[in-house]
Amino acid sequence: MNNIKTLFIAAAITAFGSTAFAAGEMSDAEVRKIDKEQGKLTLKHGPIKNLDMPPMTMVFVVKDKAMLDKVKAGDKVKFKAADEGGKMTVTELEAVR
Ligand SMILES: [Cu+2]
Repeated sequence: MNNIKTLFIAAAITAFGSTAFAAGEMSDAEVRKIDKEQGKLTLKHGPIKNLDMPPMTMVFVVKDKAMLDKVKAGDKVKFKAADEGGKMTVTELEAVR
């Protein structure tokens, strides 16, 4: 019983540790569409480790609309995303030059 508990706790710590580490990584994407008024952008993104998400094209909300001034459709970008109250939100965004 105790051994199982210990194993479970160790697994939980390992899972938490790797999530925390992945949260610091940027993901790759290509900008498909920008909606400045709504503060949204469509990204064709690669795997997002911290969200456990496979590559796909989808719409994100941006944390700050000013982030959209730095990129345009067709740009290759690196970004960080987070699930903020069920909304997939881009928290950091930079064009890859
Ligand atoms: Cu996605």
